[in-house]
Amino acid sequence: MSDATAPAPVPPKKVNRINLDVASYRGSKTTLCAGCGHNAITERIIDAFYEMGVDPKRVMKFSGIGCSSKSPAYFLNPSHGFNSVHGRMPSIATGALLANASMLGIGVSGDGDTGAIGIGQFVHLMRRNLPLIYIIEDNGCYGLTKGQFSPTADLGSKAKNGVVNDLPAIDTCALAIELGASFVARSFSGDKKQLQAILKAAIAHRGTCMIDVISPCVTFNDHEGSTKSYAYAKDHDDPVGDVQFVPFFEDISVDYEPGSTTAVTMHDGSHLYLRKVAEDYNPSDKMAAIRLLHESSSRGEFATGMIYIAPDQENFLDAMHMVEKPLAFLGEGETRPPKAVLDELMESLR
Ligand SMILES: Cc1ncc(C[n+]2csc(CCOP(=O)(O)OP(=O)(O)O)c2C)c(N)n1
Ligand code: SF4
Ligand SMILES: [Mg+2]
Repeated sequence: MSDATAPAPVPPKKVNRINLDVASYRGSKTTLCAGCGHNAITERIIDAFYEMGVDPKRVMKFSGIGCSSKSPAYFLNPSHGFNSVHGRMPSIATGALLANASMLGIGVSGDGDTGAIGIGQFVHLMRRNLPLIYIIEDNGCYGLTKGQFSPTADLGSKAKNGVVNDLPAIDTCALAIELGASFVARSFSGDKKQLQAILKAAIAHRGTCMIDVISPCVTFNDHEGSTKSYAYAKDHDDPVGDVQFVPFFEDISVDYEPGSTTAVTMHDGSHLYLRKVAEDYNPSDKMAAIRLLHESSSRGEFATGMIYIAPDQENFLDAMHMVEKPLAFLGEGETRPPKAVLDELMESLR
């Protein structure tokens, strides 16, 4: 006879390949507005790191200032975090990753934090190809300071108070490609499948992953006349093609037609399959990528998906011959040249 008073068995927790449940990848409760696109991006980051089985303690999170820059507090609680000064996240991330090249870096910025006060830092980050996932949560406005136009606001788009933007937008993807980033993508916070695949591929890449995510600000920039509202984004999303990511630890065979799909082997042995919408689109061709961005925006649309990828481009840490061991753990014997070498150097300066 069964005991009716016995408690029901607790189902086993679902865990990833390093035995962590998804709760280990969450952060504090969000303080952003309900419905803010930034919250949806946070959810995708949590899922991507969980599904890739990344140890959160191996991750360093960086940000500047803005609603978007508050986001790292809402994911990966066990990770290391640095909420820096407005627009200055790239130099903090560069220093931290140089000091410890064994860590995985993720930075979250805003379109204001990147495109206005931080544009100088952004430019140099892109040309260095530092291994960092750099996400712009792009709402076309300064959400934290009540919705002024940012440099990614489109020419002719309308603010909530009716003011029309009379300056052309900076296309952060075109700029990143031109400057040397080796992984450039654009997505929409409402496109769960596409954003998730892009983030997982970014975790597998060793180089700068610049991901611009259209992320509507429901409080200041979600009205008619805005080109960064939910309604506009849904109607004007122009996907370059399907993005499918197969991590190195999963043995999934993907059915694809070689002519219409580009297969990219990533640094860690993962695979990225990009099914093209435009027959002749080649995501490793810089000129084609920039042309695609221009053509899409001239139609009033925004191209999404994997815009450009160069999986084998040398990254900044390799170019600087950085060692995997954190600098703080190197002993004197590893950092100080032997006396004979110093003597020889001094002799050469005589
Ligand atoms: C040096 C400095 N200048 C200006 C500000 C004021 N400020 C705070 S956040 C912000 C812009 C934020 O916009 P964005 O980066 O797009 O983030 P969002 O809030 O839209 O997510 C500005 C101008 C500041 N905090 N520090
Ligand atoms: S003000 Fe805008 S950007 Fe900031 S949290 Fe609210 S909806 Fe998001
Ligand atoms: Mg913004």
